[in-house]
Amino acid sequence: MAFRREQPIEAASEKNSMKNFPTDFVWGAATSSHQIEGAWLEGGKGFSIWDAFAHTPGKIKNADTADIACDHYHRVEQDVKLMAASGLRAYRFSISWPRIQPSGRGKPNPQGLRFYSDLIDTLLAHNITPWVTLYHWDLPLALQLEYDGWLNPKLADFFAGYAAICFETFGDRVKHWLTLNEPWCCAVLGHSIGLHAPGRTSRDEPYLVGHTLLRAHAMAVEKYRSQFQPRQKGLIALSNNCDWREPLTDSDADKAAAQRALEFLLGWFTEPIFRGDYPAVMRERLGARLPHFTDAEKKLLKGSADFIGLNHYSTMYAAGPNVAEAGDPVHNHGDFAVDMGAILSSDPEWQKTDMGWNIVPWGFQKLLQWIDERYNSPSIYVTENGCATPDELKDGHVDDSRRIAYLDSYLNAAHEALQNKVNLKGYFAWSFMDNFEWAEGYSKRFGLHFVDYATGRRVPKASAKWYAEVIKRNGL
Ligand code: PNW
Repeated sequence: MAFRREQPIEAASEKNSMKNFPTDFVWGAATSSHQIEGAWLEGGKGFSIWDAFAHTPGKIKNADTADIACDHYHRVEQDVKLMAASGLRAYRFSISWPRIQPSGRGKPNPQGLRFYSDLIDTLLAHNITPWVTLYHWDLPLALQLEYDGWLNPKLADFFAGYAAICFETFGDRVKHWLTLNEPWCCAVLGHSIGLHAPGRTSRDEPYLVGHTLLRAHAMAVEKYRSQFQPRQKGLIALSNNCDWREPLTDSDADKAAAQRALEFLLGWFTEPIFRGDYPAVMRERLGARLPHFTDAEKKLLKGSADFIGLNHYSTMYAAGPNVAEAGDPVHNHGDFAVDMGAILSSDPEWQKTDMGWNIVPWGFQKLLQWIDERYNSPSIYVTENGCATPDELKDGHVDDSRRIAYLDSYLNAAHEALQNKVNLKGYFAWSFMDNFEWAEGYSKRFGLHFVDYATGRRVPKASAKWYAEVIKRNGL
């Protein structure tokens, strides 16, 4: 097959000079509750769907669970000290809904509130700005068992109730909120591919789940805007995952496929929020399988984000299904690929991370510029970017030069986008430390800090020191 050799976008600045970022640029790192906290049976916490999923045989590599994870719940003070030592200006973490409401609704659990309240105070005492995600996939199990989880429209009301508790309790100190992390992953990985909790493989469920998630987001934002934002004066948005999709060839079919693939990834959860409804191409292809928003819901959705939160990792080629390789038709790529009408592939020359994800920094720049153009230069915060590498602790050191190369190349791409007037305002490395990488368990390491799971010991990797320098110089 003839791959299209993509040229990097013309460099707007000199290669070897210092590359500065805007003076108020936010430099941070991110984690999520289920991936780091552990203490799954402590502090009055209820079960989450990820607790149940990880304890289901065959779902997680090496039968790993997040019962203990990084034991962050018990090591939180030490972890914040490490963040301060790494020069972080901001820290993005998520609140575990079942720690706050063990069954997903009703009275909050005081121990859960206390844990996050103390974390926030400790961060602020170290001059680290908290960025809080309300939902990073750990749904209270009770809501799955009793209501079928996000398939039930009622979940949006429960979520808004939970969100209000968080705004009320933490909003005096938290000024940056993200309602949902990567609703696309919940919908597609959780309900189409079945790789993530609740592990379902359905043709239609992803769109029902996505619909409830969007309504949940809008209702939580409405609560924040009407009851809290006027006096708390914070910002609220959500984090969407989007990798770049590059047309495999210059053909119109491939160009259209790449565009469609972006609509079925970012557009799905961004068009309703910026324009009030699903992307036209999703409606065209899915018809009645895609639920409708009422006029009131459209009104609630439109404008329900103060900025774009973007999680970006990689790039794939996209091709129209009519040019699929022989023996590899779109139907072999699953129902979702059929709906999307695009075949994704990789260039054999691209380097890969330990996840097998392509390292293509120019795809990052193209995506930032695509978002900038399409949504009228919104403020963009990259709420996750990073890579897994096969790190090893040797003589007390972790030489993760491949992570440094990845981060350096992606930050260079971000800098190019800034030169081209993209309104990029912040960047969070994924992740602050190695953690429970979902279906991959502990086999994949994304951290700036190495975690020795046998002892719980944390060791700053070479990349943590490198990143601290970047932050200190505010540039590359
Ligand atoms: C994100 N994909 O997950 C999550 O927000 C993190 O919790 C996770 O640890 C990190 O990225 C690394 O995986 C994703 O298939 C999982 O495109 C899968 C995809 C994207 C993001």
